Order: sequence, then structure tokens, then C-alpha cells
Amino acid sequence: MERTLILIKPDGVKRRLVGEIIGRMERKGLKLVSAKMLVMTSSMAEKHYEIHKTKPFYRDLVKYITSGPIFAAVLEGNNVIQVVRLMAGTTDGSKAQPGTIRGDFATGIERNIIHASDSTEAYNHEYPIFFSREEMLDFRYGDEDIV
Ligand code: 3AN
Repeated sequence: MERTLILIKPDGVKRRLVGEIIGRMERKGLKLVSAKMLVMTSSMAEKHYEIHKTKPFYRDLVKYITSGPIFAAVLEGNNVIQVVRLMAGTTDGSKAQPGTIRGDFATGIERNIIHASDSTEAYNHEYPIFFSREEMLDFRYGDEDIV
């Protein structure tokens, strides 16, 4: 089954949106296989955002994501990378559809509440920054036959 990484960014944590966001993921029927709160170090952020290294907003991005606690989680489900990207909404909160996380809670492009892996390659690059294989839990929910 496919997995994805989400990060609830410092604005999401400070606005007490962790429960709201994880609740949406649970109600969608996704499996929460690991989760933790942490403050990212600069080296973690630089690795995570490696792909944006040459972008003009890179330095601010690293500064912002390391500015406070984040909530990191790995979710599992059918086509979960695409599902969670759709639930997150487009990058710029001012253009994201209402009903999406960014559409409902963000108005900007940098403080946009959530990060979600955008491909399998991105997930494979990102998850080891936050989780070891041993931290991924293997269990079944009671409703897995009907979800
Ligand atoms: P997404 O998070 O939707 O995959 P990316 O991967 O294009 O978006 O960008 C990564 C992060 O960089 C975004 N979540 C956002 O916080 C920030 N970002 C993207 N584009 C800009 C921009 N033009 N100005 C400032 N920050 C940006």
C-alpha cells in the first residue's frame, strides 16, 4: 500500500490545527502509521527542501520551517500521495479551493499549513529525514474491510 509524508508546518501547529487536519485524514479512511512533533534543524530542512535550493524563496523557507514545532506523520492508503495532495490544495492558499486544507485555513504561499510528498521519489527522499523504519507501525483498523 502506498505511503506519504505530511508535515503540519509551524503556522498549522501554532494555530492548533493538528487535530483538524489529522481528523480529516482519519475520516477519509487513511491509516496513520507514524507521527511525531519536533523542531526541524537547519540540516533537516536543507535536506527536505533540497529540490528548491536554487529558488529565491529557499532561505526563507528553511528559516520558516525551522521556526517552531511541526507535526510529522506518515499516512498509508490507496493512491495516498495524490489523495493527500488533493486534500491539501494548491500551494498558494489564496488560490486553493475551499474544502481543501489550504483553501480553508491559508491565505498565502509560504505559511500554507501543510507539506505533503508530491511523488514516490519525493516520499522516499523525505520520510527518512523524520522516521526510521522501526517507527512505522504495522497494525489493522477494525473497519479496514469496509473503508
Ligand atoms: P507544495 O508544498 O505545494 O508542493 P512546492 O513544492 O512548489 O509546493 O514548494 C514548497 C514550499 O515552498 C511550499 N509549500 C511553500 O511553502 C514554498 N513556496 C513555494 N513557492 C513559493 C514562492 N513563490 N514564494 C514563497 N514560498 C514558496
